[in-house]
Formats: sequence, structure tokens, C-alpha cells
Amino acid sequence: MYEKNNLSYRLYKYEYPFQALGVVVIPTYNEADNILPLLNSIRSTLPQWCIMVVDDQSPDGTAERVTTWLKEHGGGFLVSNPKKTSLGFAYCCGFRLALMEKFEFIIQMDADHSHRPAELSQIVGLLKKTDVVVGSRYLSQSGSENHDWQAKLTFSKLANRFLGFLFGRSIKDWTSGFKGYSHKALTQLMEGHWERRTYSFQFASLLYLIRNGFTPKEIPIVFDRRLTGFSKNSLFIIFESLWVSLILKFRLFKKTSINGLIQKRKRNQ
Ligand SMILES: Nc1nc2c(ncn2[C@@H]2O[C@H](COP(=O)(O)OP(=O)(O)OP(=O)(O)O)[C@@H](O)[C@H]2O)c(=O)[nH]1
Ligand SMILES: [Mg+2]
Repeated sequence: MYEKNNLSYRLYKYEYPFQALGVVVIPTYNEADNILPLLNSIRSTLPQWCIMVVDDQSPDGTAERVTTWLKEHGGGFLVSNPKKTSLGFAYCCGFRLALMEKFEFIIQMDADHSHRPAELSQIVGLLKKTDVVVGSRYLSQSGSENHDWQAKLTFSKLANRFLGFLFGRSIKDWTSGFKGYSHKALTQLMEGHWERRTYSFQFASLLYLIRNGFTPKEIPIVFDRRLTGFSKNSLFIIFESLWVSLILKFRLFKKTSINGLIQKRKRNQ
């Protein structure tokens, strides 16, 4: 275990007795009751992978639980930010470190059990053939097991319809938080500045990759309700996402449509 302090966050690294094929990056804020079962499931699904948790001083003791788990099991990192930041900032910390550690494959997923560790293997399989993989809630084979939380799903569907209207239906799930990247794609992504982004990081990052020559491949996932704890979404985050989507539409994509870019690439393949 060592500590780095030069990038304003602390990194705790726990050595692994295996040659890691990749890393799963998980941002956490107050996910104490979710995190340990998640870490166990990921380790049993992908025993040769590292896990990196990026925590923002969660007051419920998430980081302490992660530390205990990592001391016992090894094979992972805890990135501890000095204060509550944003989703974009947390991902940037994790992704930049993953690149520095030279992981070939990097997957992002939520800590709240809405993404199933059992589906990681599919993402990994596809990542070996393509640079960007999106776990999608809106393909015909996608599913949701907890039908009682329709309001959340409806809101998410509306957000995706709106983004589909702005940027095209080539991507069905613009706001998925379950995604995989090759080292090459993530290196490109980290040339952007995402530190101030909240939820908008999820679609802005996809748009950025598409503009820079990558064609994300979607695979169906089952999306579950968070196991325990509370959503970090807020009105501010919704407005920030709306604002960012409009700016991107009118500033960056005035001339070229995303659908157009993707169709052209498919024709040239
Ligand atoms: N480090 C860090 N993690 C965050 C932050 N905001 C959200 N997260 C984590 O990012 C993941 C996604 O956040 P959620 O609150 O689940 O967002 P959501 O999936 O849209 O909402 P629900 O599933 O309805 O709760 C979770 O693992 C959160 O703990 C943040 O500011 N910093
Ligand atoms: Mg969630």
C-alpha cells in the first residue's frame, strides 16, 4: 500500500497476486451498505481484474469499508477525494489513474447494484473486439426486474428520448453508467475536460468519443433498482445536464449529425 498526494487526492493501492487484465472503476458517495457485496460479486465474476473505488469522503464510512476489504483481498485501489466533488471529477480521477497504471481495459459501473456484476463478462468479451461498449437499458433484449420503480425509469426514458432527439437514435442509452473502454479510447476521452460535469458526463463523454472516431457498441443489460441508500441526483444535476446537452447540440454539432457520422463509418467499413 502506498499513498500519493500530488494530485490533491489520496491513492491507496493494494497489491494483487495476479496479472490484472483490467480495472472496474466505481464512484461512491454514501454507498456503505452496497459496496461490500458489490466488491465480492465483482471479484468472483472477474477474479483477474482490479477494482478501483473513488470516494468523496462519504460520511457513512464507505471508504473505511472499502479499505478493510482491500486489506483482506488485495487487488485494488481506493481513491479518496478531499471533499464531495462531482460524478465527472470522480470518474476523471479514477480513469487518469487507470491509464497511469496501464490497464488495457477499463469498465465503469455504479455502486448501488443497479448494474449486475454477472454482466461484466459480456462487456469484457466485447471490449476485446471494440473500443467502447455501452451497457444499454433500451435495446429490445434489455430488461428491468423491479417494475415498481416506474417513475425513475420513465424519467430516464424521457431523458434518453430528448437526447435521441438532439443527437440521434444511433445510441439508444445515452445516459448509461455501465460502460467499458479500451486503453486507447480512454486515453482519447481523458483529453477532454470533464471535472466539472455531473450526470452530463455520461452522454457528453459518448459524444466526445464519437466525434473523435470511435463507434460505441451497445449491449443489452438488466437494470435494477438501487439496493439501499439514496440517489445523488438533484434538480441542479438535471438542469446542468439539460444545459450541457443544448450547448453541445448548438455549439459542437451544428453541422454534423451524430447519426450521419455513425452511418458514414458503417458504410466505409
Ligand atoms: N465519488 C462520487 N461518486 C458519486 C457522486 N455522485 C454520485 N456518485 C456515485 O455514482 C453512482 C451513480 O449515482 P446514483 O446516485 O446511483 O445515480 P443514479 O443511478 O442516476 O440514481 P439512482 O440509481 O436512482 O440512485 C453511485 O455509485 C454513486 O454513489 C459524486 O459526486 N462523487
Ligand atoms: Mg444508481
